[in-house]
Order: sequence, then structure tokens, then C-alpha cells
Amino acid sequence: KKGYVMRKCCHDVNGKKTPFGRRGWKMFYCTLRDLVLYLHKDEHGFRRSQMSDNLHNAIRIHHALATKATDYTKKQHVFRLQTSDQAEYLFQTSDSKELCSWVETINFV
Ligand code: I3P
Repeated sequence: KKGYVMRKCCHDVNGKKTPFGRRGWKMFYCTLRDLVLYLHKDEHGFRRSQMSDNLHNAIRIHHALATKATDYTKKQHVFRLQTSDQAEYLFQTSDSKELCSWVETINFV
């Protein structure tokens, strides 16, 4: 699965609150492959990364949990991703169908 999403960092690895200044929403071209969610700057970055592997952020989703962020009311179509190393992110998708699709894909890979 791939597509554009907005991401907000809430907690870093080990559950530490992400510091102010790094808590903003940022757009990424997101791809899911082999239990890793790769966050590229854009589709061009995705194509480049297939040659060179260090041009993206990566989130390991083994034992991670994605849930609709019903408590987050500032934006629509947002899901929360909690990783096995206690990091936590919010992801905004384009519509409710995309939201379900990302949540199911992450939870059932
Ligand atoms: C954050 C940015 C986020 C905001 C967050 C701010 O500032 O304004 O949009 O989250 O609030 O800390 P910065 O870019 O300097 O990190 P919301 O959009 O959810 O309000 P928060 O600290 O309450 O999460």
C-alpha cells in the first residue's frame, strides 16, 4: 500500500513525549513493505529510495497497533499508530475509506 498522508509525532521511542518543535504535521509519501512503513518526502523520493535506501524515515510495524483516533477531533480521518517500542504517531488520511484501508493494512499484514 502507498499514498500521501500527514504525520504528527506524539511520542518518541520508549514513550517519551515528542518535544515541542517536532510535534507538527508533515506530509509524506508513505509506503508499506515487509512490515516497515517508509516515509518519503514525495513520490520522487520513493523512486530514488529504491536505489539508495537512506533517504527516508522508517517505522517498524511488527507488533504495532493502528486505531482510529476518535479522541483527536482537530482533524478528520486520523488514525493513531503505536509501535512495539512505544513510539506513537497520528496519521491523517484523505477520507474514511483510506483511513480504514491503512488501519486494516497495518494491523493485518
Ligand atoms: C506543534 C504544532 C502541531 C500541534 C502541536 C504543537 O508545534 O503546532 O500542529 O498539534 O500541539 O506542539 P511544533 O510544530 O512547534 O512542534 P495539533 O495540530 O494537534 O494542535 P501539541 O503539543 O498540543 O501536540
